[in-house]
Amino acid sequence: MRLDEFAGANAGYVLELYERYRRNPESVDPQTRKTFESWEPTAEQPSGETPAAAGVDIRKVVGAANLADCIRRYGHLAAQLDPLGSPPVGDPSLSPAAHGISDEDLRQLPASLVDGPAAQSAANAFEAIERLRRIYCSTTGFDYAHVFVPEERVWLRNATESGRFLPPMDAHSVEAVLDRITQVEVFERFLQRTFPGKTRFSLEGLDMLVPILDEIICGAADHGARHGVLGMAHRGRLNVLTHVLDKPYAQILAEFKDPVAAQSFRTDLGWTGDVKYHAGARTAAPRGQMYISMPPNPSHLEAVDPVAVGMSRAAGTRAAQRGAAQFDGAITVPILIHGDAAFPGQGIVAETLNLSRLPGYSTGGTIHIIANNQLGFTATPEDSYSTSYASGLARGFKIPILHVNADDPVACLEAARLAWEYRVRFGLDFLIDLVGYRRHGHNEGDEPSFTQPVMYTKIASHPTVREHWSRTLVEKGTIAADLPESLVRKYFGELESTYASLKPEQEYAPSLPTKAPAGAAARVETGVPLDRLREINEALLARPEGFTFSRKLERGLERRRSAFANATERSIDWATAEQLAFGTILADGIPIRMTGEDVERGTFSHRHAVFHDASTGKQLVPLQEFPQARASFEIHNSPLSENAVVGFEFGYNVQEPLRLVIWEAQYGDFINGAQVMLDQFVTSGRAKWGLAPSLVFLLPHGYEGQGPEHSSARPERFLDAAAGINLRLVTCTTAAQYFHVLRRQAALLERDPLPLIVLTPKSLLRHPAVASTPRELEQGRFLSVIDDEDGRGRAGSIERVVICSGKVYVDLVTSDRRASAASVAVCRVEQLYPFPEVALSEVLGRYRSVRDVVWLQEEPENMGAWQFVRPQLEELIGGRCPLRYIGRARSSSPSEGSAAWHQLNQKMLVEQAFDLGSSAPEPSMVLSKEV
Ligand SMILES: Cc1ncc(C[n+]2csc(CCOP(=O)(O)OP(=O)(O)O)c2C)c(N)n1
Repeated sequence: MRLDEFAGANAGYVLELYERYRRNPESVDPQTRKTFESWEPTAEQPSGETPAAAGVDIRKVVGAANLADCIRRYGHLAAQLDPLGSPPVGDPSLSPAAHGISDEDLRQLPASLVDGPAAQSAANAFEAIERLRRIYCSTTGFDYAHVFVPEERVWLRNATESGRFLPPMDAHSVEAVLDRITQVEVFERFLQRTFPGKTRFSLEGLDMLVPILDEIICGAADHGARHGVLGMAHRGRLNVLTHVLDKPYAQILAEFKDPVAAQSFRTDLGWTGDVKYHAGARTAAPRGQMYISMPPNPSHLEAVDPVAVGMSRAAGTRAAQRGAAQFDGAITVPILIHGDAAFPGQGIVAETLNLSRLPGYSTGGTIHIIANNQLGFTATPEDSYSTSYASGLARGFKIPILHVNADDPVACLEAARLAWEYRVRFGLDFLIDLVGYRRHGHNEGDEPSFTQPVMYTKIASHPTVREHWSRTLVEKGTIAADLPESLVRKYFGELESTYASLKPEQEYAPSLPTKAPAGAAARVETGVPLDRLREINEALLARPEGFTFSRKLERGLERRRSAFANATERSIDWATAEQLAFGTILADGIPIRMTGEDVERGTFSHRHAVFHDASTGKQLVPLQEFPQARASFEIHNSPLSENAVVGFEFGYNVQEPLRLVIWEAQYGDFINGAQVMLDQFVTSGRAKWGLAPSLVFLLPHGYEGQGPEHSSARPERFLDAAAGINLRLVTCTTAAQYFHVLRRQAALLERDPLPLIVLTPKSLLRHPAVASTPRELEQGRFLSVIDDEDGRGRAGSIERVVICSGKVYVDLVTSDRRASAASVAVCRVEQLYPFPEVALSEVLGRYRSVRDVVWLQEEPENMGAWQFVRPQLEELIGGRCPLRYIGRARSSSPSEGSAAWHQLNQKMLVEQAFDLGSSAPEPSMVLSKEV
C-alpha cells in the first residue's frame, strides 16, 4: 500500500500508528497489528511530481502531515486579527521544528501529503504548507476544528482552501465597497459634528459590519428568501438602521434634533416611546422579494436574540392548513449581531444557541456576527470571558467560527460569503467574529482613556478602514487618487442638505397601534353550538386504524367520549375544555402554536395533546388530524429554558399576530426566569414601541402545600406592570371559563390584541367543582366576576361579602363551614386586570346590608392581588362598610415549606372567612384585619 492512498491528516495518523507498532507491536489493536505485519509504507511520489520521496525518513513524512493538520486546526492562533496590531498568541505546533522537520525536509516531500485544494499544483510539501499558512494564519482565523460532522468539515476545508468565496476584485466591486464604507464613516462623523457628545453608540472601528450585512442579505435575496430579521443591541444600530434598513436620514436626524417632538405624545395609548437606538424598523421596499425587519430592542443586552429568532421562525412557517405547521428555512433568515462582552456573558445567548437545532425552534440557520471591539464598556476581554475568544460558547454548539480582522475588507467579505453558502448548504448557524476596535468611548460622552490609555493612544493615530482601503486601492492604481475624498464630500453634502431641509418633526412621528373601544372584550361571543362541540369532540377522539392507546389513558378517553351525553351534567373537565377550545379555534381557521416544558403530555399528565402508540411509540396529535380543522396546530415540548423560549414566542407572536401563541410554565413561578422578557417586551412593548403582542401565558398557580417554589405564579408581578390596558390577567375557576377565555383571546387577535396571562390550576384540574356542563360551553361567555352562586336569593340577609380569586374559592365553597355561614356570600374576581369595576360594583350593589367586605387571598399580604385591588375596592365600597383583609401575613417567602403547616393556614383562611367576629389565633400565619 502506498502512503498517498491516505490523505493529509489520515496519512499522518496511519504513520503515527505504524511508528507505534514498530516500537511496540503490542501497543496497537490486533487488527491493526495484522495489517502492519504485511504492510511496508512507502512515501512514493505520484508520477510527474518532484522530488521523489521514496526512501525518505518516515518521521519526516509524519511530521509534515501533522504540521499541515496543526495549521488547519490551530492556524487561527497565529492569524493577525487585531487591527490595532496586538500580536497573535501563536502556537508552537505551527512551526516545522515542533514536528521534527525543517523547511528543507518539506521541500523533499510531496505536496500530496498536505492534501486539499491548497496542495493542488504545489511543487512540494513546503510550497503547500506555505499556502496553508497564508490561508489559515492571515487576517482570518478559521476556527472550526470543533465541527466534527465529516461532510461539514470537508466542505468547510474546501471552501477555505479553494478561495472560492473571495470577493471579486474588479474595479467596480472594490469601488462599491469603498463607497459603502465611506457612507458608514461619514454618517458617524456627521452626527458627531452636528450633535457633539450625543449618544449614538458609534460603529466606527467596525465599519465593515455594514458591507458584511449587505453581502449576506444579497446572498439571501438572490437565493429567494422573503424575510430577513436582524437582531442587535446598541452598537452601530443607527448606522445599520439607516444603511441596511433604509431608515431615512431625515428621520434619524429629526430624532437627534428633538426626540420629544419627533414622537408625539399619546398618553391615551400609554405611549412613552423609547430612545432612538432602541427603535425597530422594516425596509419600505424589498430587495428582490426580501423585506428586512429589525425588532426594537431593550437595553438588556442580547435579550432581543430569541425574539428575532422567533420572528424569523414565524415568518418561515406556513400555518393556514390542517395538520402540523410547515417551516421552510429557505424563505427566512435571522441575523444576530452580538457584543463581544455580552455574547459570552449573557446566559440568554447560550439559551438561544440551544434552540438552534430543536425541531420546534430551528430557523434553518442563524448567522451570528460578534461586533467585537475588544471592550465591554470599560472591561477588557480578560475581565469578560474565560473562553479563548469572545465566540468560545459557539464551539459547543458545533457552529463554525470565522474570526476576521475588521480592517481587511477582502477577508470580511469572504467571511460573509462563506457564512451564507454554509447556511444554504447545511441550514445551520454560522458565526463571524468581526474583530475591530471602538474609536470613541462606550458612548460619545464617555472618556475611554481613563481606563484604556494605551489602546486609545493607538486608536488616535490609527487610520479608519476607509482610509486604509482607499490607500491600498490608490497605490494599486485601481481607483483615481481623488475618488476617496470626493466620496466623502458627496455623503457629507447629502447629510447636510437633508438636515437643512428637515421638515417639522411631527412628520416623523411613529405609527401606533389603535385601541379597541372600551368593553370590546366583554362583547365577544364565545359560545359554540352543542352539535358542533359534540362533532369536534368525537373527531378528536377518533381512533386511527391500528393505533393502540395506553391502557391507563383509556378510561379518561371513554369519559371524554360520553361528555356530551347530558348537556347539564358537569362532564367537561379542564383538559376537555382546552381540547374543545383548541378544536373550535382551529375550525375557525386560526392556527395555534403551543410550547412549554412537557406541554405535549402536560406537567400534571392531564393534556395528552400527543399520544404515543403503546407498542410502536408512533405519535398521534388529534388536533392535527380532525377533519374540521382549517389551520395548523403545532405543539412542542420546549427545552428547559424560560427566558429564551418566552422571548422566542414573543417574537413569533408579534411577527404573526393572527396565530394563537401559547406558552405554558411548568409551575407559574418559573416564569421568574423570563422576567426580562416580561418587563422589557411583553408588558411595556406597546408603550415603548407600539407593538401589539397577544401571547398567552398559562401559569399554574395555587397554594397546595408544595412549598415556596411551587405555589405562586406571582400575579403581583403582572399587576405591578399593569397600566394603560397593556395585558389581561385572569384566573379561571371553571373549565368553561377557561374555554371561553381561550376563545375570546383567539377572537380578539385582530380586534383587540393584548397579552393574556391565565393563572391555571394544578390539583383542581380534575376537581369536580371545576368541571362545567356542555351547556356552559354553548351559552356562556367569559365572566370577569362571578357572584356567589347561592347568594343572590338571600342577598338581603348577607352580612359579609368575601371577594377572592382563583383556587381558594374552591376551598371556601367546599368547606364544611360554608353551610353554617348563611350570611356570608363568596364572590370570585376572574379577571384581575383590567379590573372589572363595573361588574364588581353591580355584584356589591346587590348586597345592601353587609357589615364588611373581605378581600381573601392565599398569598401573603405583600403578594397576590391585594395591594392592587385594595384601592379599587375602597373606591367601590365608598366608605359604606369596612374593608377587611384575610390572607397570610407579610412574608419574604411565598409560602410555607411544610404541607402540614400549609393545611393549618389554609384551614384558618376558611375559618376566618366565615367567622364574623374574631381574629386569627396562633400559630397561624393568617391575618384577618380591618384596613
Ligand atoms: C443586561 C445588561 N447588563 C448591563 C448593561 C450595561 N451595559 C451596556 S453596554 C455594556 C457593555 C457591552 O459590551 P459589548 O457587549 O462588548 O458591546 P459594546 O458596547 O462594546 O459594543 C454594558 C455592561 C446592559 N445594557 N444590559
